[in-house]
Parts: sequence; structure tokens; C-alpha cells
Amino acid sequence: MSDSRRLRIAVQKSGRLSKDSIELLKAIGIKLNIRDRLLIAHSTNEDIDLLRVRDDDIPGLVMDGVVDMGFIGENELEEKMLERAAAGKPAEYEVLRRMDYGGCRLSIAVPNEMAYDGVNTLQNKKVATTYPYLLERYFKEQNVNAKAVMLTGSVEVAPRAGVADAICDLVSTGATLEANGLVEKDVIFRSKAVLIKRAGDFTDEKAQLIDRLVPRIDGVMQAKE
Ligand code: PRT
Ligand code: ZN
Repeated sequence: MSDSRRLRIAVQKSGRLSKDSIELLKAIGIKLNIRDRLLIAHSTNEDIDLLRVRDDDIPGLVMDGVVDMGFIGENELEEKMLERAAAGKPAEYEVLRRMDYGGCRLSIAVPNEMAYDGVNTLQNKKVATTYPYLLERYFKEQNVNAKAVMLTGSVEVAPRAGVADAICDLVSTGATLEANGLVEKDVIFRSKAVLIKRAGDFTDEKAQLIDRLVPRIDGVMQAKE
């Protein structure tokens, strides 16, 4: 099973960040034996184990020190950090590198027919989102009294379903918004994937391994530019 002497890295099991994260690890010379159904994948040439989980779990695994590092979207990381800080749980981490993949924005979008004149238009309205902490922080900064309604999926159908007046969701091409009769209005957060490291001490072996890996990541990213 897992061995605490080995560096543990959390990656999304299957989703938008999985392929790029695994390809990066392979590109920096880590040989991986990934079997689809298994939570853990062991490297055959480095003292590294991968933990393959849902992206939602990655910030907490790093902040609780269960894994040493993780690849995660900044949107998810920042949301979980705010959620944990509000609950008085440890929310520390260090960003080692910002990656060149996973780019998206968290935006407020409203139905085509809504007359929208800035975020004040949402005063006393309901906004469906998977990111209530980020959205409420934005409302607070903008002095808008609106309510974030938490939905873990199908956010884009909330206005049509009568669940909310507007939404705040991740956007990359904008095709999903358009298909649902929504218009993007305010970008509240811009995100990319990042590689993060837990707080606290590392053994010399792990610290040296991290010091060897990070420059290789820089090399791979520079070669792509
Ligand atoms: O199962 P698990 O919980 O691990 O995965 P998930 O479904 O929560 O996440 P996943 O794989 O969808 O996204 C993982 C991360 O990818 C997000 O947290 C973001 O950091 C990043 N990312 C980049 C995106 C997008 N681009 C994106 N377009 N995440 C979601 N989307 C959604 C968007 O909201 C829309 O519904 O993809 C759909 C298509 O977007 P458009 O704008 O191109 O139509
Ligand atoms: Zn998720």
C-alpha cells in the first residue's frame, strides 16, 4: 500500500485536468503504472505515488497534509480555501507553479432577456453557482446584496428551471452559456491549473525530490512556449 516515505501527488482521476497533469508528470520523466480503476498509481522509477481522486477533494487532501502535492484548478483551490477558513480548518498551501492548462474564467451570466446594467442589477436576486464562497466574496466587494444558491451541477439550467435569476459558472468557449440562452457579463475569477505543495516540514529526501522535479516542470513548459 502507500508508504509515507514516498512523495504523494494528488491528480484528478478523470476530468478536464487529468490528461494534462499526467502528461506533464510523464514529460518530466516520471514513469507511471496507472490502472484505471485504482486510486493509487506507483511510479516505477521515482519514490512517488499518485493519488487519483475527484478534483473537489484535492485542496483538502493537501491542506490536511494527506498528500504532499496536488494539481488543481485555482477556482476550486480558492473556493475550498475560503470554505475551510470560514469553518476554522487549516487552509494553508504553497503554489509551486502555475501551469499552462486548465484555463477558464468564473463568470456571472444572465438570461438573454434580462436588462443587465452591472452587478447591481442582481440586488436581492438569486444566483446559482458551484462556487458560493467566491461569488459571495465578489458580492461583498461590490456591495451587492444578492444570494448565492449552491448547485453542484446543471448550473446553466437554473434560471430556466426557476431556481435562480442568474448564474455564476466556469466558462471556456462560452458555448454552454449560449446553448442555454445566457449571456456572460462579469468575470469574477480567472483560473488555471496550479501545482500546490502542503505546508509543514518535509524529509530531506522528499525536499530534494521536489527540488529536482520543479525545474523539470519549468523546462517542459518553456519548451512548449
Ligand atoms: O469528477 P470531478 O469532480 O473530478 O470533476 P468536475 O466535473 O468537478 O471537474 P471538471 O473535470 O469539469 O473540471 C475540472 C477543472 O477544469 C475546473 O475546476 C476548472 O479549473 C477547469 N476547467 C477549464 C473547466 C472548464 N475549463 C470548463 N469549460 N471546468 C469546467 N468547464 C465547464 C463549463 O462550466 C461548461 O459547463 O465545461 C463546460 C463547457 O464550457 P464552455 O464554456 O466551453 O461551453
Ligand atoms: Zn469536481
